[in-house]
Amino acid sequence: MTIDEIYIKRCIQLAKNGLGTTYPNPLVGSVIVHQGKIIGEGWHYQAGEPHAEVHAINSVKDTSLLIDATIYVSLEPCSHYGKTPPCCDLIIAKGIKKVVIGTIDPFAKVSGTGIQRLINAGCDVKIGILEKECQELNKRFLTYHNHKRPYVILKWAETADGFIAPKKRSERAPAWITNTYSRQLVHKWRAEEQSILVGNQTVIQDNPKLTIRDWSGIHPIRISIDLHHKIPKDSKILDQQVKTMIVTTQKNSLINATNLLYEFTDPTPNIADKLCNILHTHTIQSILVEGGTQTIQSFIDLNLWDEARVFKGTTYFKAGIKAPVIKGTLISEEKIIDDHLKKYRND
Ligand code: AOF
Ligand code: ZN
Repeated sequence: MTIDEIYIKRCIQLAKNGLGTTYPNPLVGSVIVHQGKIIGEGWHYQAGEPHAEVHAINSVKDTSLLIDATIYVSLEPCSHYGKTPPCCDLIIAKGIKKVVIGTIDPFAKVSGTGIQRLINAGCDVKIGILEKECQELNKRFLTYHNHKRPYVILKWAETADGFIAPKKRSERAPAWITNTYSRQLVHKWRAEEQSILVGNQTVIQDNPKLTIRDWSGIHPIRISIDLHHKIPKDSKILDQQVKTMIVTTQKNSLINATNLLYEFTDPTPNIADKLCNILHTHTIQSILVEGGTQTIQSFIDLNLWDEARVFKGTTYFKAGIKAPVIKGTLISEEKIIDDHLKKYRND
């Protein structure tokens, strides 16, 4: 690993502190180095708050060192006035002459212009250090800007014999497939994504709350597809406690309820692509699809998914609803006590 890569790696590490809180902004980390020593660090916490470079610069005690320092940043410094002023201008104003960048910002208002402005001001700019890792860090932000849809993560748990639910389901005594640790991990995942989706059958049969309970963080926006108002009005996802979006075809009486947003679409057999368009207009950059099989399969069938996280439990249902079928590249395998978690990437 080169020295530049080591510092960009540190930027990535810092940036990850913002996972789940920066939406719709990206995860960004920054490090300032003077004569081989880190003199400042920062990361972006939340949209509307200062950017990573601002925090890093503000953390430097002896600002006279800045003119001989190098600033490392995992994403191209911004050049526009958004909720905050341009980071490029601050870097230039502080007299920092060396800038090392992980990857280019895909956001149209910035993309390349930040780099150009730094070069025009006479900065020595290096681009593309640990580029793949920096892109992986912002896979949600990049998918949103480059493909005009949210990053789609499919998640399900299946029994040892390949079922995701038994024949007869009961809300009072849910048939658990996974163990406590796997379930807690799912709550951590919920805290990392901007939205969470289940089909109306899952709402009707399981009545899930879809909030974060075994972890801390911002609740993802709950989404369900309910084309013909089959979801009972007393369902937990309609409790108005958390922002919730229902995609439907007809107006109904709950239309003005707090935290409840209705989006309308034409009825088609598979609306996964329409849903992605709706989410794009709402600046929703990621979605965790938690079931059931039909809903997950609708994304697989349209090849509209990026990652799948599949738990294989140790129980047997012998009959019930079959798990989705997926073809993807296995990226990791993990044992969580007795459960087996496999992660796939679509490429
Ligand atoms: C950076 N450093 O830490 C972040 C950047 O509305 P604003 O002012 O917060 O600007 C948001 C945009 O700025 C966002 O879409 C992305 O292009 C860039 N984010 N840039 O130099 C940062 N978070
Ligand atoms: Zn900025």
